[in-house]
Amino acid sequence: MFKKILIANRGEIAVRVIRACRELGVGSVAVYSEVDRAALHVRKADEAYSIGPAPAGESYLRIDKLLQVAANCGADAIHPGYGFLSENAEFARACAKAGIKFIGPRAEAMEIMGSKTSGRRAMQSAGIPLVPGSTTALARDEAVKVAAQVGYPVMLKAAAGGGGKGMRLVRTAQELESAFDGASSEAQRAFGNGEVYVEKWIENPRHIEIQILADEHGHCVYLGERECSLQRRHQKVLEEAPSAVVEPELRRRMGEAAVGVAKAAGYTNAGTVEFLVDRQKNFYFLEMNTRLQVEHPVTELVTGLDLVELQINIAAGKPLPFAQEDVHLHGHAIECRIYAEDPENNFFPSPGKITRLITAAGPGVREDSGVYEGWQVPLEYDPLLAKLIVWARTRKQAIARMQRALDEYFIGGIKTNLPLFRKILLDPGFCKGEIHTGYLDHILGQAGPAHQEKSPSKKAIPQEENGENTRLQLAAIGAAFFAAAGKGANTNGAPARNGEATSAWKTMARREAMRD
Ligand code: MV4
Repeated sequence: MFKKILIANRGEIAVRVIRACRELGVGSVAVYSEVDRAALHVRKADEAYSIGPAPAGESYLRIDKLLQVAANCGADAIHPGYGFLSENAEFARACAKAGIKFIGPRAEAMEIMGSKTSGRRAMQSAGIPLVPGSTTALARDEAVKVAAQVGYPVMLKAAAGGGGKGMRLVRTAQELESAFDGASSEAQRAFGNGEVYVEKWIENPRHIEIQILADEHGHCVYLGERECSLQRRHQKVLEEAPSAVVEPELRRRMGEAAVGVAKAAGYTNAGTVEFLVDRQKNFYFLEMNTRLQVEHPVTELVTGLDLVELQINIAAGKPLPFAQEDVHLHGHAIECRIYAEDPENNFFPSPGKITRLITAAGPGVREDSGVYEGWQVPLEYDPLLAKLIVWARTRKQAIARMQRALDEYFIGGIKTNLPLFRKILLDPGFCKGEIHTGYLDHILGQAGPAHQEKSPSKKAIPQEENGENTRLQLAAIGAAFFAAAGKGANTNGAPARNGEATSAWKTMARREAMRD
């Protein structure tokens, strides 16, 4: 086993990895930029070293500095977390060259998946279902031909793409040429690679991904799916496991396809295979994420496994300690990603000092956080503050539990997207599991931005949702109460969050009225 693991990351995921190290009896080493000197991951690690100025390009992305720290402190492995260098093949190679184990797949496996066209070619030859389209980058006139073959509408996608950049929906042949140029130049700007290919457009698909684990001895298992369809501008907001639409037979077929993907790429360690699932429940390989993902906790809660511990053991050369038939899913898990962003201002990042932090706890509640009360959230990085995750026996109970946990949760001093979750969890379509990749925009559009939400009336809330109605009112009372109480402590000049109720007096009166 490793003696010491350097965590080349920050925030909640660095804390998550430190926890796994502690349980394994492995030393943990944090690194931090100038603005992260007092960050939670620095406080929790056994050792911590400064790696430079706030911009990630001068700190968390500096391969040379990270390897220098590892050498100086005697770390024998590096966990990259997610984001930053986690899917950087050059980093994986540099670690191997320095004799430090990279906790993740080999550089070659990353490279296959780094290009969408090469990923599609590898999957096609392994017999994995793909969205119909091309498996090579195309010239503009070739794109016109392929689009006519697969049939409109089509999507143009950047070969080097991700996160929706360089992607265009094209409904007719007339639009294709200018869309091609737009996608290509956007891809060139974003990735330094203007290659574009064509896929058939799938209308309102679900985004469902399969977690896999592969050891270095040829064993590979799938750990069920995560439903990740609730996204806003290609940023996931809420994830759950299992998916409301995946039956055991579909899970087995998608799981076996995902294992096929991993084997075709010579993949080792933890990975995720993303699929689009259409309304007829056909599934199509989209891409593979060669890292531990933000939403891994929902898989941990339904499988009872510790994915970070397993990653570390796999990297240390141990065989998987169980086989596919030993993997059983139990209950339902939901994760809410709590971001420092302002739902009243188009989800603009809202960094600043956290003046109050009251977290949720109790049965079935887990919180993976990277922050603490009194800490200044820097503006240089991803605004993810914490993940609130719940487990319960059924989806319905998990929704009720998440509503309860959200009612308990309070962050003061900065704006967060917490009001958005209260809205999602009350949405009748969401509660029925009827979601797709356009559904969150639908929720946001239909009722207007969160700040326009008035105290709930019988008219706005369907009859069968009256139980939830009470919950929303309780949440409003909590929010108003703390907003009023926290005003004096609000040091950054931002108005306290009280958008869900008009005044503390009014909600106190409502609380009186609700007493039985
Ligand atoms: C698609 C699609 C429909 N048809 N491909 C968006 C980001 C990229 N990773 C893949 N994306 C999509 N590809 C075809 N052929 C719809 C999307 C898409 C989407 C996918 C997953 C999660 C959220 C999404 C939101 C909008 C569009």
